[in-house]
Amino acid sequence: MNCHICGSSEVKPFLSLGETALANSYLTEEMLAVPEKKFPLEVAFCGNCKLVQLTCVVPPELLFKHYLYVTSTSNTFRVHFTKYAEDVAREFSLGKGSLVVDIGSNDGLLLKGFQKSGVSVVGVEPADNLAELANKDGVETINDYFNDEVVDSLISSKGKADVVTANNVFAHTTTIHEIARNVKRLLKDEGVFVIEAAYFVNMLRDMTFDGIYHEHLFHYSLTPLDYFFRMEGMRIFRVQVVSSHGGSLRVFVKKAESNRAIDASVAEMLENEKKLGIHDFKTYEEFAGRVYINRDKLVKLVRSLKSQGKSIAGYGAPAKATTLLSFCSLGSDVIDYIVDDSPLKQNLYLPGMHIPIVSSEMLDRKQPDYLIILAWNFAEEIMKKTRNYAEKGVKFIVPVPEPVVA
Ligand code: JHZ
Repeated sequence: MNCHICGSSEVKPFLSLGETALANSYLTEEMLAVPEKKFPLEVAFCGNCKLVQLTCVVPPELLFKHYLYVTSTSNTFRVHFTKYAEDVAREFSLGKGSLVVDIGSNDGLLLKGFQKSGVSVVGVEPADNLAELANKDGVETINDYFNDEVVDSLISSKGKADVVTANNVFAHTTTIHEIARNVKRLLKDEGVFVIEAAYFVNMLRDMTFDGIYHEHLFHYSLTPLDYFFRMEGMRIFRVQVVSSHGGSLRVFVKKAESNRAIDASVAEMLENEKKLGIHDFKTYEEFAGRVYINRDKLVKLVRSLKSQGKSIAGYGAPAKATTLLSFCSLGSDVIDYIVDDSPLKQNLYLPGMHIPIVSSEMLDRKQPDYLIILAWNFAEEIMKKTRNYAEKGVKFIVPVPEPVVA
């Protein structure tokens, strides 16, 4: 295969998580009778631009047309995206007369934050259900992919944008070259493109390999992103690490011709990544070795509790639970049910392992001995809301960075 950023054929696989079901394709009871589609989940490294990427690309229509992940479900994200909008509006002096366009705008949470500053907003969201939700909620949303036609119509109806955002979507599509070209067209001369994407350096450090699933085609460090935007006539002028999804990059990008100064944070992070071995294949091979060790530890822990007669349930049915439990072959024989507070996921089954997803009322009806926190990025929020069960003796298992009973 050739690299999705630079086209090089120097792409070498380093980790295989087997064949897994699509992590956000939750199943109804009727669907359990039909064989589920599974796809290889293998990760490779490009020796030229240093991009970590999946070797199997699943057609986007299978992934994003109907999407059950609603950003506003978690309080942590409500706070995160509201603050994000406030910070960007303040920093780039946005207000009445400014335009912000969000790519993959989900239920419109980030854009609602910008609306508070008087900014005009438009979301672009391919999932029918989410676009409808956002429109009903007063956030104008185009139900489509961010493509040439959508950008032509945005420019003619709304004019050029001050800021374009793309959060947790830039790793999800092979059309990033087309997106970048269209962002460049849509932005004013001094406009800013802000993206958030999970930071691969944190995955390496914290062993959060369950973030690997078919939607996440790319696992970015700053090095390949810097290469990519240079190819597209743009420049990263500032970078931060923010806390979402176990650590994400927030990258600020300008047109190459723009007068904005380039912050020292960019060179510093690129240098740090070199020191951390982001350029070396060996780093990735070692990571893969540690992934297999952690899998064996989690399987041993859960299976030994089960053999002692303990009951185990999960909390949170994030997409990453499908990777973790499929890779560990932990199914409904060991995990009785998974609680998820999103009503859209309740009464469905986890892809791959077919564990039933239920509301938190189940914890009263069938209190488990152990709760494995599958949405570990919200461990604090989840432990807080289940404190009364902890007081009644329920113990928590946190799977990363190393499986432990907390
Ligand atoms: P959460 C999503 O992945 C999807 P996921 C997406 N593909 C992506 O790129 C990544 O984010 C980065 C539940 N929950 O956010 C809600 C409770 O039930 O970790 C969610 O189902 N109660 C866009 O799916 C899940 O946990 C709670 O109190 O891995 C969390 O999913 C809280 C806090 C969460 O994303």
